[in-house]
Amino acid sequence: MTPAATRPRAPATQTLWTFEGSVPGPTLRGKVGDLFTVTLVNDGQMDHSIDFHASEVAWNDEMRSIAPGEQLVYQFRAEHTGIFMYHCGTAPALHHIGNGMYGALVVDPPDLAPVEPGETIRAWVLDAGPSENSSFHVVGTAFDTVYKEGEYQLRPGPNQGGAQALDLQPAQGGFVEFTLAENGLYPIVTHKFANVGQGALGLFHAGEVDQTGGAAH
Ligand SMILES: [Cu+2]
Repeated sequence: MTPAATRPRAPATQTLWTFEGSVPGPTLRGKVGDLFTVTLVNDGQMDHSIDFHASEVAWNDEMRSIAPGEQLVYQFRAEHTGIFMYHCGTAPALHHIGNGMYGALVVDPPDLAPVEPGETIRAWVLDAGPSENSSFHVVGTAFDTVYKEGEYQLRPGPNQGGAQALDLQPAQGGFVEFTLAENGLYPIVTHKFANVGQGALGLFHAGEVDQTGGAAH
C-alpha cells in the first residue's frame, strides 16, 4: 500500500428545508382504514407543498403549493399496507427533497404478529431518493422475511431461502425481518458502498457490546 496526497474537501454548510424541523420529517404510522389529517403550514420563505404517496387525491388540490404564511389541510384515508414516502413536490422537487423535505408513513399489515424484544427485528425501509437507489443490508445477518411494495417476496418456511438485501428504487419501500445471533454490533448499510463512504451507516446494538476492539468491513 502506498499513501498518496489528496486535496481535502472544503467544509460546507447547508440550510435545510424541513417538515417540523427534522430531516427526515416525522415518521407517521397507522393501519389500513385510518384517517390522516395533516395541516401544512408554510413558515418558510418560498412556496412549498406536501405529497403523501399513501393518499389517493387530486394533485392540483391537496398537493398544491402554498405561499409563505399560507396553510392547507390534507386529509386522506390509508387504503394500502406499506411504507410510503411523503415529500414536498414543489418544483424543482429535486431541490426540495434534497434539502430535507421528505419522510415516511408506515401502514402496518393487519396480519403481522407482534415482535418480541430480543427475537425477530422488523426494519421498515424507504428509499427517499431523490435520485439514488438502495441495496439495504444488515452486516452479520440474513433476512428471513422481505416485504416490498405491497407484497411479500420472502416469508419463513421449510423450503424458503434467505435474502441478503432489499433493493429499492427512489420512493419504493418495504420491510425486512431478521434476528441478531449474538451480542455485538451489526452495521446497517446500503451495499452501494459509495454511500457508506459518504456517511450512510447505522448500527444495531445487540446486548452488551465491547467497543474496545476494532472492526472493518
Ligand atoms: Cu418544498
